[in-house]
Amino acid sequence: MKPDILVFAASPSASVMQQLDAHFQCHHVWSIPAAGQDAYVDSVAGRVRAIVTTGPLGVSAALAARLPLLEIVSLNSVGYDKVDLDAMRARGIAVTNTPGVLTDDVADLAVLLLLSAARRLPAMDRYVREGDWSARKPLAPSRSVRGKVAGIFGYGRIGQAIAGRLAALGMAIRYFQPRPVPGAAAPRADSLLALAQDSDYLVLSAPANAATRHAVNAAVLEALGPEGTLVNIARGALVDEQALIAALQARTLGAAALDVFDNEPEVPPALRALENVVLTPHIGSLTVETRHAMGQLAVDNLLAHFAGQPLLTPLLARSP
Ligand code: 8YV
Repeated sequence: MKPDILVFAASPSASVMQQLDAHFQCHHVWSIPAAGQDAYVDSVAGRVRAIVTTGPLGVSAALAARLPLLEIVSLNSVGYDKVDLDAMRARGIAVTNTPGVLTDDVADLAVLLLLSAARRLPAMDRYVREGDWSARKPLAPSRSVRGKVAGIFGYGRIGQAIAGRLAALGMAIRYFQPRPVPGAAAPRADSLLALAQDSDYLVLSAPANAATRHAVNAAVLEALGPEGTLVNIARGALVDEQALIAALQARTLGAAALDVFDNEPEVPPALRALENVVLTPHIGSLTVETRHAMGQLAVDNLLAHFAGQPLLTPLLARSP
């Protein structure tokens, strides 16, 4: 008999969805309107042995408690910020994620956002579309990134991939994270505040957790300054969004380029109204190739678990 699984997030890869349906008795929670999802989960809860979801959706202790047979959570994401790992550990539930396969696309988006902010791409696009060019309206030059300093907060796989790309653009790289990275070519700042002080561009690629929540606060934004730009491809929770809006409105911060927000998919109207921001809808990993690779890894972790094989990318191993 196929194991029953709850699927909270669909993959855009048809092959991934077919494999899930071929190997498991899938309960596709994502396909049910939000108001009916709880009742749907309750109707199958007693049989569910696995969950497929993402870090941003997460798995609470309360959800796990409703699933007495739960053995494994397979995340279709590298982030696991909203998964209650303590609750999973206490029950011996395995948790896997998808590190590595999304690094390049997420790093590419960070560069795209940084360059879009520096070269004011959205404003330039509007200038052409709205007829300002043919009306010969004045057009101010933007700033070159060459020779500027990029400060990277969170120097793991993705942070280092961003650094490599930005160094190739002629930028000087600094980083900060609590633990120094052995052998890193870039100098490590003493603190996030010191990093912001030294940087023209502050790029966030740290995980969201209790220690990083709202780490980018009013003081950090002020240190980045009126010529500074914040780039966030990590998690909205890293930034005090109200302080960010205030700094952008007052022009004590130059610009922001954001792929992630505190309360997605809601983006505060005050942020959407600003000229000095570039906004994208959490699309760092949203390419055909990467979403397929992520989904495949999520499926392969489930298959390994149910075949009694070692998990490919465990965050938490199963314990009896
Ligand atoms: C996506 C992400 O938001 O991997 C992550 O941590 O934030 C992204 O890749 C999403 O989780 C994909 O389903």
